[in-house]
Amino acid sequence: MTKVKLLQIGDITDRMRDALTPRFEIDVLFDQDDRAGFLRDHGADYPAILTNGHWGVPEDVAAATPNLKVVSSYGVGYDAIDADDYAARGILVAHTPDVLNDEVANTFVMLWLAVSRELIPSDRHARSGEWETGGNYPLTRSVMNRRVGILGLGRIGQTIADRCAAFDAEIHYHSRSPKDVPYTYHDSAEACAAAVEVLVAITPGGPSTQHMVNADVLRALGPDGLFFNVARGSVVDEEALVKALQDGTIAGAGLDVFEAEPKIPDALKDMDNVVLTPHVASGTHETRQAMGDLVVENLTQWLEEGSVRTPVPECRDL
Ligand code: NAP
Ligand code: 8YV
Repeated sequence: MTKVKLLQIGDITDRMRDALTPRFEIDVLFDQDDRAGFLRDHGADYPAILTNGHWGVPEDVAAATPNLKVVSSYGVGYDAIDADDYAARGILVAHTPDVLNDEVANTFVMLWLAVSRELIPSDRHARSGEWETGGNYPLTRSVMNRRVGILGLGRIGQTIADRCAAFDAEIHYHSRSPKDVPYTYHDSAEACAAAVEVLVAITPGGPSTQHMVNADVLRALGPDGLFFNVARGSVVDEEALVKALQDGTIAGAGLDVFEAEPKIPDALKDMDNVVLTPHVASGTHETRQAMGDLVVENLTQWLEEGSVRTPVPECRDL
């Protein structure tokens, strides 16, 4: 059987490679010493691309792959892929929705508890011997009975709301349109921030949400407010966030994503009221396996039936 050529952008797991190699001939973009020459000479050979939410399909790759038919992305967010353009050209784009809802919501809860209960400084107090010499660690703030604002009440946002029920939270949210849910809707991020004590961003990235959380939103959240970002770095004006944390405009933050990943502003690394994770919200063996299996399923279904199981909304009618 002739194998179909597949261009791989970014890392994949051994399990994904093992599942794909019987039917696909996989070439790895980042293994090419001369990327421009490789794309020029071989770009037209690829009907299929496997990528992830971080790399998407870079412009040079998009321009060099005129015979592309399908893009399968390892992640739910696809802001790094021009899905409108691909849909208009009849090219299928697939992603991995739903299978990571629990993990990303759990990551928010982990960050929230860590910031609110001061887990990192408290751990340091215990390890350093300061407990013996300096006495008890100061009291911290409870996560119980808080007003929590969710920016983007989609699949993951709803799962976050479900988790918050365990902490007897009152849920507020902002998205472009109200949903049929028993929570309080706000027609702007600023109004949502003003109504809550804990604000979490879980919208898609891209132009429509660029710097949705800006200095005004942080000011509205207020000096006791905590901000969390498990969405995309682009959703937040990072400079404004650093300033708001430095001058006490807000009380603390938990951040999994950043504007210029993998770079994180040094100022954030120095703050005790901030907990940082390196874009690992979906990063467990179990969830990444489910995501990988779905990536493989999308490519295999495309090969066998010309369709994908989980297309992005722009490609649902193809
Ligand atoms: P989803 O189901 O499509 O939900 C997105 C929500 O955002 C919807 O409620 C949508 O409602 C709202 N929204 C979209 N554009 C908006 C805008 N311009 N202004 C306000 N609200 C907007 O997506 P999901 O599966 O929950 O995933 C959400 C995002 O999480 C992904 O796109 C990805 O960027 C991020 N994510 C991050 C990680 C990580 O590792 N940190 C992991 C997974 C996902 P309306 O359409 O009504 O506005
Ligand atoms: C992945 C993500 O880590 O699903 C997403 O949108 O951001 C994460 O689950 C990412 O796609 C891998 O680069």
